[in-house]
Amino acid sequence: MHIGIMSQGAIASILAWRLQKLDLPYCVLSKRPLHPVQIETLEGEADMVLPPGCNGKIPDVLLVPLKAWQVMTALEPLAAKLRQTNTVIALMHNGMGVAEQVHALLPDNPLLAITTRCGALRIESQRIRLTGTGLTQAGAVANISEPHMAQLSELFSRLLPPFEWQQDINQVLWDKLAINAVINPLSALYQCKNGELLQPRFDLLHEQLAAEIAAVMDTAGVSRSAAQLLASIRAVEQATAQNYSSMNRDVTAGKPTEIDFINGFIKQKGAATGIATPLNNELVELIQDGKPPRW
Ligand code: KPL
Repeated sequence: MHIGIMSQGAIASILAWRLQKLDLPYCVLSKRPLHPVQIETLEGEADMVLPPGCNGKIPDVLLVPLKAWQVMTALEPLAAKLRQTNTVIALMHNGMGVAEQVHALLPDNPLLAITTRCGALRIESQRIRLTGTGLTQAGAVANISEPHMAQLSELFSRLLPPFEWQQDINQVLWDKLAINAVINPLSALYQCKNGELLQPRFDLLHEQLAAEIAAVMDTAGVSRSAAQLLASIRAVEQATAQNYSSMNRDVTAGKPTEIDFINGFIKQKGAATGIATPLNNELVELIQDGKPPRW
């Protein structure tokens, strides 16, 4: 099984490093010239990755660890070639809504969604720090056969352990979306670390957001109480207290954010099902317009 990785981003570089260590055949697809990357491990050791380019070769499994807003732009130029193959497309990003677009672009390719607690940070242009490891979950979006499932489970158990195959990845993605929809925009607007959101002054915002998200999730067939969502959000704030969220980093760096695929997705689902989501809508606007919060 030949594996391709799209880009040389932080998580993409961790994947390349792991594949190199496992001695599995892989290559990197990138519009930019490839460069060596130094990986700093959790133990503080340094290791080098020298990724091979794909040079036009289409891999059997294509890992897509890109930001939600980058995925379609990266896949569109490859679509004609990919349609002629049975390449498995593995999406790895925050937010929801992209998988449907990818499925429309590549209706016959096997498609899966992955979510991982493995974290990485670019500290210099060619230095990536592994900031944490944790559970990785994947599940079928479309066209995943039983043999695919067995092969992919084996691959991910080696690549990103601990790993679980999920029969219903949609539920896992909604649960992750709820966490991102609170932590990411609030930590970006208040320019704070995740743990600072545990302060009582943010309690009401948490409660209102959890109530809106639980109501929208219910219409998507994922039944969670606002209290259940709050408990999982609080647990992530505790566990990642010293970290800055990805949206905080994007806003600080003046880069585009994933807001349209996080709170924007909730806003869109709410509008389609008649559920009011005023606070989610306001967060989308504030992040898009770069405005300070009024609360
Ligand atoms: O996924 C994350 C992100 O920053 O995007 C969380 C879970 C909020 C951790 O920071």
